[in-house]
Amino acid sequence: MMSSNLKEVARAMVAPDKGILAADESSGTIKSRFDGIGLPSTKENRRAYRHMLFTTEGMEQFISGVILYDETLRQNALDEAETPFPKLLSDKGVIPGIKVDAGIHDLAGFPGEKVTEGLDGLRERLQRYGQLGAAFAKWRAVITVGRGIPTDVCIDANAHALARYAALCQESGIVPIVEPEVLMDGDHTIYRCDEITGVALRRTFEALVEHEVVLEGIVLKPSMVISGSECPEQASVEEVARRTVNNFLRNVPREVPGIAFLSGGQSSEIATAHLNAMNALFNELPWELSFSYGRALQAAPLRAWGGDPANFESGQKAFYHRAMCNSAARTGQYSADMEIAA
Ligand code: 5MM
Repeated sequence: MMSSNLKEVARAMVAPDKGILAADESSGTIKSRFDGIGLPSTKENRRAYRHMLFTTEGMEQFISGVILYDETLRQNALDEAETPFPKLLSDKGVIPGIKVDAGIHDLAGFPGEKVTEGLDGLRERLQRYGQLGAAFAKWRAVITVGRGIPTDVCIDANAHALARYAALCQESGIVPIVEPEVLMDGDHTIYRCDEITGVALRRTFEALVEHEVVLEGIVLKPSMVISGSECPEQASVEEVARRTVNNFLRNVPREVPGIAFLSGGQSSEIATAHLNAMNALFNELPWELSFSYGRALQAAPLRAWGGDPANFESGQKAFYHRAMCNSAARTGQYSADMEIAA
């Protein structure tokens, strides 16, 4: 039986006008982000960067929750009191969450395909994360599109892992973010992405139901239905919005409180425009349509900050601006003028 608290937290994560900041870069990923600004990926630099983001004044108007990495969940802010990051966020009304998967690995026997690992010992880790203040968790499954792939085996293996993870989270009183990402890498068309997204969503929800996961107590974090990044024919913003929402109307049960999209390598502005178009074109949807962006929220502030304490405020200003634009996109109120004015 699920505590009503899970439903409340899930609804709060997709509250109107708000979305989630994905700041759960693992060590390898944050290193490559810092490489881009020429900053060594030390523990203190990672702390300073997360401190800059999380202490942005007013970001709580637009950000409902933040996904943290294990190291960050245990780190303190750079204030005098050395406030633990989860407390700093909760004190602002922002829900702290934690990435619990152990990353993607080659799927044995299926070249080019991946499966996410991390189920061993997860029950114990979830209990500890709950004590440290995490109210929700995240697990990312990756589906690669290519010649002859994805296979049903890959889709099923990932759906099964997502369902086992989600059931363990709910058992521990933690809301699972269920993230089946169809990668946009490749030259596939939007039609192929549409087809694969449909299969991945159907298999994921079948597995969730088989594992008795209560759908009112999850948040879905999918990719959009979009042309492959190398596809010569790139679909328009409106086509992405229409195909994405229509696909989800066919495949996502109405019990799910909200869909918080990942940005998946889209530029910050395009990711915002896509979300905006979905919310502008469709009314009366069964679920909230929100964001849980990593790169699309962080690329601008990371560039503006550049690892230099002198740019602290510029970094915060850039983060505030992207969060505000995506908040506007939650109701279809975003416009390109908001970028020019920045
Ligand atoms: C913030 O990046 C997350 C962590 O990635 P790694 O485990 O590879 O270090 C990532 O899972 C992210 O939450 C999702 O991909 C969504 O982020 P984007 O940038 O696609 O919106």
